[in-house]
Amino acid sequence: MNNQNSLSKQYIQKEELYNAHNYHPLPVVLKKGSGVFVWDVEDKKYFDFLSGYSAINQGHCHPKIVQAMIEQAQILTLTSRAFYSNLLGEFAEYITTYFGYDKVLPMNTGVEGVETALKLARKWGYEKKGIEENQAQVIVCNDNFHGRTINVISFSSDPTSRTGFGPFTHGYINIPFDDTTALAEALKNKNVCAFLFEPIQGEAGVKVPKGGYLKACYDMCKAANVLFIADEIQTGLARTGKMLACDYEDVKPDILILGKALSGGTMPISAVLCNDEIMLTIKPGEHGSTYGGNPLACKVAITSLQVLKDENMAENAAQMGTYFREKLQNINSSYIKIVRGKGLLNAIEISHKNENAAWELCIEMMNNGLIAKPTHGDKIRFAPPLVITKSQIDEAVAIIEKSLKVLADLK
Ligand code: IF1
Repeated sequence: MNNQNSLSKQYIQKEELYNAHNYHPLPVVLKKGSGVFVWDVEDKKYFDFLSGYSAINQGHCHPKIVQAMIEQAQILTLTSRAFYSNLLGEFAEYITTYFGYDKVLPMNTGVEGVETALKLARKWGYEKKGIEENQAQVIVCNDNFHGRTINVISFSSDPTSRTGFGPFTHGYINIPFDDTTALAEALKNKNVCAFLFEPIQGEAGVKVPKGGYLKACYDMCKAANVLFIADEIQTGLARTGKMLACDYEDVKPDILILGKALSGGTMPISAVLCNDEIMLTIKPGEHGSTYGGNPLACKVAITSLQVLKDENMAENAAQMGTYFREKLQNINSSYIKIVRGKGLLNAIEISHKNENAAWELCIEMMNNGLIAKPTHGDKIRFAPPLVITKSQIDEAVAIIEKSLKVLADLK
């Protein structure tokens, strides 16, 4: 049974009619999720190999996270920061102890976390580094993805993210990712206050930098008195087989940005962590948000972080990721050009003369019970929830292998 079924079609048509066309979704209409599985409106079951873009690391509707949400939702959901709450201090102590920082600034979406980190870095640059007002520069990497606000797309190198949204903001220096020579050159600029990077570039197609890249960048930033800002919104929270992708090289970001799985896929929660010298440059009334640090988010985030550790999700992601990549590499297919990733953040590059091959493969995998989505044309990201088991990996790889056959008939 494919998804041209009339029931799915009705849902798709309604969404097309009344919702913005800012995405091109796979033609599957989901109504339920549990663990690594989702079900569509025809009750067909699928492996979810996108995990809400790595927001659902703990698995769909994790019972402990949902229970915490239900309980708190019946007590107090929002106070605004105009008043104190009984949970913000508890959350702030929990997360700063968890990651080893003095303070946290809670926000909602990931891009709000990135914007907050950039404001902190600039403020620190003016007040602590002595950069002339309005002259601060932030070094960023080509092929980055840090969100979709006008300021953040101002330093995107992706035309799809930028075209038609100008004029753009200033103060950014773009360099190639995974290029320490380019970073060394950019750091000569005394107005640079920070280097913002993704430890692995997710949207760019899971680009893993050369070993030692993060440590080399960290050392150069330290030497240049430049803040090292890690956007771990997608790579963090056990996704790559360590609690943070930066842990692979034992580098501790000056500013750490988290989001997505900080709520286990239940609601938007993001957080920016850093020490007092940076955090206290923002004074009362200079930054905030209506929902930032709300009691419901505090409770959900504590539980989401707790289950990552209690259920050893980083270790499982490391083991299952290695196993998954080995099995993918053992598929004898000329269509799989490259398999790459760390932990359970992986991607394949498809080699086929038809430019829609990755999409057609995703359609066929969907028909066979696994949903994933192409990124930038020829790459398919595979990022299941971190609770996946060995036998489920076996089943999923069998679906991928079976689906590859569709490319043989594709002209
Ligand atoms: C979309 C993917 C894109 C992120 C990193 C910040 C943000 C994201 C490293 C902003 C968000 C999402 C956004 C979503 C698709 C997805 C994504 F890489 F995860 F696949 F776009 F690149 N830093 N990534 O990955 O967080 O404001 O969305 O909470 O916009 O299409 P947000």
